[in-house]
Amino acid sequence: MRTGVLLSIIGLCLIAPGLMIGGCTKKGTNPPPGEETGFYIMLQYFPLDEGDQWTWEVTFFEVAEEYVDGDSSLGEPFTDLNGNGIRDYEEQFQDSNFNGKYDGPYDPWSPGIPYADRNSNGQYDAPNGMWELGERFLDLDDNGVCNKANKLELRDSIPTVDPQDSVITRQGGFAGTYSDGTPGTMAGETNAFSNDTLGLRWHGHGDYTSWYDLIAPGEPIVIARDTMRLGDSVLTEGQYGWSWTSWLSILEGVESVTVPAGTFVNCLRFKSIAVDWDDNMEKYNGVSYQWYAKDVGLVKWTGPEQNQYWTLTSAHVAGKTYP
Ligand SMILES: [Ca+2]
Ligand SMILES: [Ca+2]
Ligand SMILES: [Ca+2]
Ligand SMILES: [Ca+2]
Repeated sequence: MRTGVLLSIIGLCLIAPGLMIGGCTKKGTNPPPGEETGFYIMLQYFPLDEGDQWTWEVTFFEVAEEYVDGDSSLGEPFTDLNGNGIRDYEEQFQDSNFNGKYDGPYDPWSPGIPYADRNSNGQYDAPNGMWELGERFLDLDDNGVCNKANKLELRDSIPTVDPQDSVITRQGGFAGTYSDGTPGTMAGETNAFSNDTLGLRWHGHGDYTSWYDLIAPGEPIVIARDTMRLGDSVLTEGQYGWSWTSWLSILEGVESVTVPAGTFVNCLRFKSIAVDWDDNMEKYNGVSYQWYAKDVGLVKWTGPEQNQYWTLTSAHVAGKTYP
């Protein structure tokens, strides 16, 4: 009996280390995260490398097209003795409006003073805070008039990447054509992202418009963890501006998407639920969907409002051009 018990104990001692080693080995044989295991590596779906650029057609923003208001005074002619472009006190001028003093380009215009007749109607038109036919403007929605444009060409790019900094700036601009036919852009929102072991995170959300953001910028929104499986979700909650806000992100599906830039297979479809954001973030409130293509990034976005979308029209990512 005693011998039997002793043998059993010895047996257990011999087996136990074996079990432990077995356990460790089992863990170690797990393949690294990748699609074959159902894990998607977010770094592949949201590239942020220097020189990357994307152009989307968007109906998500409303932008007042810029214009040059009214004719501009050129100021009274003067002899620019020192060639600095400014009329200095001792320099002779022509008193075109006979008021006994020099009127420069920034003084109120009065009859007699030369001006640039921007709308070519032969008379001076004072700036009046509104656009009129003939005033040069940047047509962002290509409809021939100066208005608040909603259907826009948004161009984002990664201009420079500081290797010390994991947060990368994505600069935005809206492209259009000036009424005289020359191409132009208006600044769009500039965002900042990081995509590392802490996940895909959205830092500076749009432009910092409220004073609150300047003193206490909100925590980044975690759009996804560094690896995601179908059905995984991530919740970001916190104070932003005046509100208690939340952003829930769910990886809902994997599907093909066809947009003007091409057909992209196996895109990750995320559902986002944004609650109580204000200021420049207000437009995200509600339910929206985003599709991310491997090695390309965001190819499509719909919502939160009906008819709101982003579709990728062209891109240049990791040296590859789409379409
Ligand atoms: Ca005007
Ligand atoms: Ca004068
Ligand atoms: Ca005029
Ligand atoms: Ca327009």
